[in-house]
Amino acid sequence: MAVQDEYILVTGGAGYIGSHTVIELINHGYKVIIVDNLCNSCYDAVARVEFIVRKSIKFFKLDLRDKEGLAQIFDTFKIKGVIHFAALKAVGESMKLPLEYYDNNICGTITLLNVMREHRVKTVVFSSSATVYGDATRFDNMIPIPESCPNDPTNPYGKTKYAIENIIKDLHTSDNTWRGAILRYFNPIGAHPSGLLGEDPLGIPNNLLPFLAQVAIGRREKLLVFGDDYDSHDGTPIRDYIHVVDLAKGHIAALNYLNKINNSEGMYREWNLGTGKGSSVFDIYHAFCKEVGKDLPYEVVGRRTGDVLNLTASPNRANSELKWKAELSITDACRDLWKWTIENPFGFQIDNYKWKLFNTLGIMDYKNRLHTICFQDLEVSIANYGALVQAVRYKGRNLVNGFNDFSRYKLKENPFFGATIGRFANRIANGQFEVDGHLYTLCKNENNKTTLHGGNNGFDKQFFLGPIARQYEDYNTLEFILVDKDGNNGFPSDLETLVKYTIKNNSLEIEYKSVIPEYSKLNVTAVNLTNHSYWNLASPNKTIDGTIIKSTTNVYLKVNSETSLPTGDIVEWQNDITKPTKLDPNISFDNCFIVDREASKFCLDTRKYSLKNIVEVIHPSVPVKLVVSTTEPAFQLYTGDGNDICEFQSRSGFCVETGRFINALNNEKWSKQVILRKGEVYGARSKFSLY
Ligand code: UPG
Repeated sequence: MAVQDEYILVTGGAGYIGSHTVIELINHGYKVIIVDNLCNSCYDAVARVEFIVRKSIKFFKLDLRDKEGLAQIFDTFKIKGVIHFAALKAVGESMKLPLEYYDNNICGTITLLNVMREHRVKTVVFSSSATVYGDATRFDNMIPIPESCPNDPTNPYGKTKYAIENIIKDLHTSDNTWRGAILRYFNPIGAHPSGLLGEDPLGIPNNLLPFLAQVAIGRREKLLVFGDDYDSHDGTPIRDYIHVVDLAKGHIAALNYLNKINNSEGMYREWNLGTGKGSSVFDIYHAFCKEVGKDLPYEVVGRRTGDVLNLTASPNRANSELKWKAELSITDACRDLWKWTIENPFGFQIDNYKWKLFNTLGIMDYKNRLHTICFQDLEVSIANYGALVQAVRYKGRNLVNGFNDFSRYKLKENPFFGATIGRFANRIANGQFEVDGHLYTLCKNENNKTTLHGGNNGFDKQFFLGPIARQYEDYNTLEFILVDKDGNNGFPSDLETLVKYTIKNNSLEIEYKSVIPEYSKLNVTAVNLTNHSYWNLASPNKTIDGTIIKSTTNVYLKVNSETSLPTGDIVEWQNDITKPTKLDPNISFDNCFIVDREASKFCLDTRKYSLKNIVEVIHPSVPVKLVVSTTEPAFQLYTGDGNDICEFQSRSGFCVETGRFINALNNEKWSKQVILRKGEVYGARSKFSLY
């Protein structure tokens, strides 16, 4: 099997250190499989990792003690090595629940190592802790702590780490082809600089900085400083705080080191991962207050049982052997933690947001999920598949066509229900376009002549990454991202597209932003994005007839009746649709109306324009009004004639597909609406407001 098909299995990859390590692994070219039982973490962290690295990651919700499930993963994928984080990790809890800790941490590891041995995978990087040293100040000369410091863990958690180190050591002694790296972490702090990923402790945080962050954001009243009568410069205990991104990079260094060890020799070795620099509780307190911009309340209370004066690493062994060194400062960590905290005050938890797997029965595929977000009277469900709008419930009533059974979205006759349409919405004449003297040939998916809605594998048929769900005072957002590969459907250049849904004041706003990423070999492409929701205010799976539509424009792109492609003329619609028009079976639309004739005025990124109302819709039988507004120069009005799928028949919904002019890329006057070059941004906004 080719090297690119080999994976690193990361147990506990949804957790705080695991998720940051997965990012570094992917940044260093590794392919990753995550196994996590999510008992103390959530899949949202994985979704955010995918968003950050712009790649999909294989994920299995599995407890390591499930030997059969684990073996199945090893049977299916070629695993090259394992980074083993999965463990229960709260010191205090471990004193109350020793059996649970021994069972989860040790039995889980034994099962993992057994499965590894059975599959001849003998490379393991183990997530250990400085806690194995116990109180190093019991010796006179052990600060900073070297790896040779005798071990003496003082609590069940620490004892499980110590036991697992020894299990791996004994395994190597019994069979020297094993390669084991033991990484003893000091105090990990900080968050990912993107602000998308950080520590999200359940309940009351035990650790200093997560607690302090919750004080800063108003979730806790004050910090309790556990003792200021230690023999340190300010009386508080000293720890070696290390930025989680530095710590994550230590795993790559260890893995690379193991990979260089000859298979027949094997090895077992411990490395401290710390900075070598000690900071007191007050040092950290002041550094964090500086980032927050104010002094945070605190109170000095008695010492915490089990705390010791000083735990500072000697990182010399890792520095010299692994060629790894912590590079980020306490200030960096405090800045990143504060960004994470203000942007995610409740961690991964968002009010009014939930998701579920959106698979066909029996399949557990996390990339296929359905996200529901609500605000006031509006609740919207959006899938990763096509970032499609599956439902828009206003005051409890659904107003768009959508399926509850995911497999129906895959049916050939699905008329793009709710989907994001890209890379190029609407038609492209002859499935080709020319730019900078180069002719690009695209997938002709309409009668073998025309490209429609981006081709056979358009955005509507791809899984978007994310979403990032965010909660603001008076609105909520969901952001999805898609990387459409160079050459997909024949389009040149890689293309990154962000689709952001905002739910505010009973409206759904959709924002698109596309760029050609730096790494793309080619520098130019064509983009036109829209949403293909079918609306029906009265009865989503019956007819739209009786619906009354009124537009603010009455001009449209004249098309050749055979090809459905524009002739270039902008002409008046035969009946005045700026007056209320009642839909009936004789009134069909599949036409591109023009919001503004002056095509030259419109640039690639229309997001800066103010939203213009384009269509108002009512139905006499329901007290709902839909108003569509957009920054875009045109919209396709479509009455869904001839669509017939499952419970939905012809004319069961109408579409207002905002976007650029049809076939704009093949028209000299219009092409600058849609030709995107590296360094430029394509952008658009459209809003569906309900009253
Ligand atoms: N501290 C406070 N108030 C708090 C929390 C902590 O004063 O609310 C102090 C605590 O007394 C200590 C310092 O802050 O002096 C750091 O405490 P904490 O963040 O809880 O870390 P440690 O107790 O050093 O333990 C961490 C991990 C543990 C790991 C160890 C390795 O929790 O799992 O083994 O670091 O050094």
